[in-house]
Amino acid sequence: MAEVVLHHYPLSPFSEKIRRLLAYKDIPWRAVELPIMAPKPDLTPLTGGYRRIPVLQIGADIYCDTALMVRVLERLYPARPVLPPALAGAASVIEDWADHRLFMQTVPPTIVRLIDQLPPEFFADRAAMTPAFTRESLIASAPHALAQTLISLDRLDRQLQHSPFVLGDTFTVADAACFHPVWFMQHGGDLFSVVRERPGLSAWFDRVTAFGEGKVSALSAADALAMAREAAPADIAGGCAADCGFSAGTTVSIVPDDYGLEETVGQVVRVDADELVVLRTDPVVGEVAVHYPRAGYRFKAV
Ligand SMILES: N[C@@H](CCC(=O)N[C@@H](CS)C(=O)NCC(=O)O)C(=O)O
Repeated sequence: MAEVVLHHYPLSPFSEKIRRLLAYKDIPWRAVELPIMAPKPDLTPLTGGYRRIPVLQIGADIYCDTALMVRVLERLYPARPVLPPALAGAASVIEDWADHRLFMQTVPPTIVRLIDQLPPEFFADRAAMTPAFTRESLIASAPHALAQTLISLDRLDRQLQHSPFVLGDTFTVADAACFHPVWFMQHGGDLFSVVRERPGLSAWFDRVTAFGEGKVSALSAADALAMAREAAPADIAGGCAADCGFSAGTTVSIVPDDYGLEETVGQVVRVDADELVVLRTDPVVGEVAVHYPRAGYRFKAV
């Protein structure tokens, strides 16, 4: 199998979700570091438009959205499961809460404390992804967002005073997803004291941090593009489930349903209740398969 490549940047919370999981599962991976703002000329040949971070690459198969990446890595590396069958449903519900609600609560209070370290173009870039995300609106929303964050941290702490991980004795995707917004708060300087004041949460934070950085080595963006060019899509079998609304060969556009509305267009090659895969041909990398979760994305025949 081709190497696991993660296109990420150090400050990216959603990348940290996948970095924790790769470390826990002890999966060797290559890290391509990308800019924190658009344009991302070394990423769009792979995705066809999607600009969010991280993106997972395995040869010429490109996986968008961490929710899908988790499930792909679990299938390819079943040891040390993060979605054990008896907990998978609950873990997925908590993952969705953390990736959307908890994450959105922690962003304003953290960013306002980071504001002077961010490049001047940062807010224009993020406002292009989410119109409400301006410097002024972020500052105005920070006090309420922090109050909501504290309610969420109390809930996590109440659980984590009774179990080492969110769903019991072992690390699951619920931990990876709850971890990344809390980890992001570290970049808000003294803001992180709200984590340290909660003993269960604080001990859990250290427990997950102790997985270390895992078996990672750097890869250049040019080498990642060459890997895609030299490979053929390998994860495209399975066809189109009859009740999934799209047949093989249909050209579809794919856009997130929340923010970062860049579009990918390709020909459907596989679709089921959870995932849609398109093939697209790019002048830089040739034919690639781009994989999306169904949850959180709009698909439209064009
Ligand atoms: N639902 C997506 C969200 C990804 C996301 O919001 N990523 C942030 C960085 S952590 C992003 O792309 N921000 C804009 C950018 O980095 O260009 C996922 O789970 O992968």
